[in-house]
Amino acid sequence: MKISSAEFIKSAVKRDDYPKIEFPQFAFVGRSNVGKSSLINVLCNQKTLAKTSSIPGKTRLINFFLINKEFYFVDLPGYGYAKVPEKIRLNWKDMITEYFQTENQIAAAFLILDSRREPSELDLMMAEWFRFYKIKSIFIINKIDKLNRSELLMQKEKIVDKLPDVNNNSVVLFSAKTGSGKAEILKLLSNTFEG
Ligand SMILES: Nc1nc2c(ncn2[C@@H]2O[C@H](COP(=O)(O)OP(=O)(O)OP(=O)(O)O)[C@@H](O)[C@H]2O)c(=O)[nH]1
Ligand SMILES: [Mg+2]
Repeated sequence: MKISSAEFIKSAVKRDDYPKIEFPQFAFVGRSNVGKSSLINVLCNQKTLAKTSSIPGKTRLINFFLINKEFYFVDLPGYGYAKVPEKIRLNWKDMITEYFQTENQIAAAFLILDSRREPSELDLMMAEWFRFYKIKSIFIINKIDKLNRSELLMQKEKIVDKLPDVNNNSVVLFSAKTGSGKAEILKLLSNTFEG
């Protein structure tokens, strides 16, 4: 799969705000600061398409990007950042729940995990949700540039061990900093998209 065009369409909070023109969607899910927006930028060969920040909680809306004029990348707000006020945390949950309950054209969900951490309860809840609703999921273990090879192998095993249904899904080691893993993700994307 080659991504030849990527454009920001709109930000949304509620289902009424979602784009009216329907295309299959790839959702990007994960804790704050894990690198969801960075992953979208790497896949699209752009630096600032999706806004990134070293301060967690940058993406607080649902952002829709139209790719190759044939599907959407959907950058969902990050969760699990303790310093976010309670009200915004609740807001996050409502937004994500409503998104997955509304959209019936989800081609796959990317669950982005930090290679240095074990999956959080919310990560596992999301993974479980995808399993239950039979949403194809692709687990991305990000920031692998921060680990050496032996640390990475150990962490991968620990992380994979916790994830449900991992045999039916794909796990990719990735770094938004070096681009390592990008080709594999694009391949999975085309496999999913083209059936
Ligand atoms: N070293 C390294 N840094 C990364 C990587 N991916 C993302 N980052 C950095 O991590 C920070 C957060 O990245 P974002 O892409 O904004 O994270 P996000 O998941 O979209 O965060 P929210 O929008 O807050 O939910 C930024 O400073 C990125 O530059 C990676 O693979 N390696
Ligand atoms: Mg973001």
